[in-house]
Amino acid sequence: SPAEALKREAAARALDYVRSGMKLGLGTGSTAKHFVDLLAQRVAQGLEVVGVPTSEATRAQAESLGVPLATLDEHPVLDLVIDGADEIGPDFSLIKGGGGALLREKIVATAAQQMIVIADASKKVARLGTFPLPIEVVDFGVAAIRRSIDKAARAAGCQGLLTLRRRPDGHVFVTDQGHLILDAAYLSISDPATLAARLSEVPGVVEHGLFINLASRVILAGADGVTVLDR
Ligand code: DER
Repeated sequence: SPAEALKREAAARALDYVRSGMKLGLGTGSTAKHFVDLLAQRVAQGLEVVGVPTSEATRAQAESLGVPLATLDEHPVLDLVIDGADEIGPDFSLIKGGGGALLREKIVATAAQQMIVIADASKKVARLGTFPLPIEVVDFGVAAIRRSIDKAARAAGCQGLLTLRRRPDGHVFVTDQGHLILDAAYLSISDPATLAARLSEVPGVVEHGLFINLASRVILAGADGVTVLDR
């Protein structure tokens, strides 16, 4: 599809920043899937890299394609992580977590010297929040945690419906780390940093999908070609 072609174009451009010897974080989602596909082709041609996957899905894909894998325990500092995003704000703040991998993605992004985001151009927005913000929570006292999240969000000027994420078959979605996800339809996030800080203070919130000061390069593929933005 045209959308998949754009994602693949952005993924291909990201390979220009990959060098032999690098320790890479491998992102999660449909755009990152294209990157792992294309990376595997370069590995087959002799590129020497090792990948730390950000989800079981990416690990399985990379393993099946012969990309050498390692754990973050083996390589606590990575050179570069390439990952997708659900929304990319003006200051490169992101909403991530549409694919449910936000916790491992944020740990890996934090461990990397540089984070490159690959996306089709539609992900670039003037203000974050049209995409519901994923919030990863433990499965103890979720009704009470919901109330705490609402209070924290109000303190940051946000309010909106929280929806417990379910799989297509209707069962509650469980992340790779065994947690639940509440998707928050805040519609508009005027102050992502404040909202991020308030949410992180809520007992029971493990992580949220606001990635602030992590992405330093954004590769967008649109109808008019590929654009590389540096922060
Ligand atoms: O879940 C995630 O964080 C993914 O990276 C998501 O944000 C982007 O997924 P996509 O490339 O399938 O749009």
